[in-house]
Amino acid sequence: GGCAPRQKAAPAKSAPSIVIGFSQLGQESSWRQRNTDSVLTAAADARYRVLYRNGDSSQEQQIKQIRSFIISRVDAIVFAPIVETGWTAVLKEARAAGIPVILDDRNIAPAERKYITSAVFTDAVGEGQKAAAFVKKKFTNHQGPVRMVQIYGNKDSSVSVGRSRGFTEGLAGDGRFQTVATEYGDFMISKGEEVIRQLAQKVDLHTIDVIFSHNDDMTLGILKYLKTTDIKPGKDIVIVSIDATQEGIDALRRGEINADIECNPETGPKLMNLINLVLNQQSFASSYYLEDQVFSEFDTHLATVKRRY
Ligand code: GYE
Repeated sequence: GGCAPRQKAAPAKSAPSIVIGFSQLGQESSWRQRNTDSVLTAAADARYRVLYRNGDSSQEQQIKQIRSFIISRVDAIVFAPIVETGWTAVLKEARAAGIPVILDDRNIAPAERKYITSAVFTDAVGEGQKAAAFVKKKFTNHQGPVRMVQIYGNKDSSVSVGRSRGFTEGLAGDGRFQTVATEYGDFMISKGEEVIRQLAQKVDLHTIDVIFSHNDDMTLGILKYLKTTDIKPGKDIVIVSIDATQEGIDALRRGEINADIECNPETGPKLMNLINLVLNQQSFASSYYLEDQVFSEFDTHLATVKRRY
């Protein structure tokens, strides 16, 4: 009514009438499932309504979903971009409609970033650096060469680019470390198994010292294949993985992998805080990062580690 007191920067709407469009990139891994749950749970806690769509690992699907959010006039769009480039057209449409767009987990290319309001990122470069630090520690006093295979996740994803960059940077200047092959396993168990089986046709895995696999699902596939050979994972080949899922930690405890770098999937609460700031015209940073821990064979308390995914 006319007598309502004046408010500064009053939200246009109250939380229950705010609608968020969320395009998740796929369901390739248990990490991804946990990330989806984190976002949906945090949105429910904030009493935001969510239009949730899953891109099933297709950029085309994700673009369609974002377009449908624009048509539905959502208050904010959150999406986890499967790849770094190719989003400009749909992001321009969101901007023209005045809808803020926030990234979940993965980044997009600098040239396309200007259409993005803010982001909650996982720390891909940091995870790669932590993987490198473990490998360096593991091979202290080892003469070298140390022959390494790297299994990436999705091609052209910021996460694989970042993890391999962090890993390479972390080992730079130490000539013992040589990457002899790289493959893409799309962050999936089945693909991890497939690419390592194919690689074994080209490279004698007995000559490999380290496999750095960009997530635990692919690592599980790699272990499955190695168990069909005479190679003992964790003993004959040092296995370094990322995510720290419960199954990853269990494999670490069995000695089949040597280190598991956490990738923190809990982006939801930070995303909802951010959306609140954005919709209330308060100040916010251009990006936020989550923190990760390292689990490795050097830890003494692995038995007590309980994971949520
Ligand atoms: O490590 C993997 C998932 O983008 C950080 O994607 C994420 C990665 C995560 O499929 O398991």
